[in-house]
Amino acid sequence: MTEFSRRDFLKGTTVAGLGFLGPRGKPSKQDSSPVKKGKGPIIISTWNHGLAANEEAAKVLKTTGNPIEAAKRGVMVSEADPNVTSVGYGGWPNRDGIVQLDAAIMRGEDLEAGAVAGIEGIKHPVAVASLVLSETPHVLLVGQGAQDFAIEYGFKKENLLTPQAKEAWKKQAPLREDHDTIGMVLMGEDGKMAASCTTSGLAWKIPGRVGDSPLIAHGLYCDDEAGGAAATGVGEEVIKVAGSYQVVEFMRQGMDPNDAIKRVCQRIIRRDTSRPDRMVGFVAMRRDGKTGYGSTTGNFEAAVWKEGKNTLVK
Ligand code: SD4
Repeated sequence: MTEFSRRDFLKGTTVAGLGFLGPRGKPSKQDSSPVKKGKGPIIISTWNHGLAANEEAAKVLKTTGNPIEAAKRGVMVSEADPNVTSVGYGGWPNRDGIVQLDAAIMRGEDLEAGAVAGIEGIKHPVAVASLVLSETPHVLLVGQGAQDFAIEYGFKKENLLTPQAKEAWKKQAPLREDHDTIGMVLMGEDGKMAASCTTSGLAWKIPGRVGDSPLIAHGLYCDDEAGGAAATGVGEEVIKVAGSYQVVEFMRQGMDPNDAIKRVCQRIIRRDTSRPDRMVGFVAMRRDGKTGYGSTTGNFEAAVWKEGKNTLVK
C-alpha cells in the first residue's frame, strides 16, 4: 500500500467502518459469582519503578475513572525514565544498536486490546498501543507500520538511545536476560480492570525479535470476569506457556492469584530444568481485588497500591 493510500485508509477507517472484521462481542459469562465493586483503586505492577507508575495510575484513576487511561499513563512514567533500562527511552538496544520497543494494553470490560511490536523512535509505545485499541479494528501493528501509524497520530520520532545505553551496547556481551519490564494490572472503584505492558525487550536481541510483552495472552491478559495478569522476564518462556492467559484462567477457576502464578511458574521450570536461572515473573489481580505476584527465581519484586498505600513487596 502506498503512503498516500495507507493514510487514506487510516483516515477513513473506524471500527464501525470495518465491520467486515466482525463485531467484538461481549464475553459470555462463565462464572456467576459477582464481581466485588468498591474495592478499588487497586494497582499492581512489576519491579520497584512500578511504585512511580502506580502513583500516576492512581491519580488518573481517581480523576478520570478510566482504567485504560490509568494503565497507559502509569507505565508511561517508566517509558520516559532513562534509568529504567528495559523500557522506552533509555532501554537497551538490539544487536545493531537500535532501540526497538514492544507494548500492549487490554481492557477487561470487553477484552478490547491494542499493541505494537518492534517500533522504533517512539518514546511512548503504550500510548500508540492504546490508539490501536481505540482507533483501529486491529490488535497488533509492527515495525515500520506501527511507526507510520504513530506519526499519523502526531507522535514525534526521537532518538531513544541514551549515551549510557550506547556505552553498555558497545561493551555488549551475548544476549542479556536482565529484566525490568513494566507490567501493570489495575481495578477502579467500579470493579473495571485494565492491564498494560511495555518493554525494550531483551538487550542485544536479534533485530526484529518480539517477546511476550506485546502479545495478548502472553505478556498480559485482562478479563473483568476473571482478573488480569502481566509478565516480566524471558519472553520466550512466557510465550511457550501462554503465561498471563493461563494465570487468568486459573483465577477464573477460583484459584488464589499467588497459587495461579505459582502453577504457571512451575510449568515454566518443568519445561526446561536445565536453565533454573531463567527468570519469569508475574503480577496478577483476581476480579475480587486480591493481588498476587511471584517468579521462577527468587529475585522479583512488585509494587502494590491498595487503600491509598503504595508498597514494594519482595
Ligand atoms: C521480553 N519480557 O521482551 C520481555 C523482557 C523483560 O525486562 O521482561 N525485560 O522478553
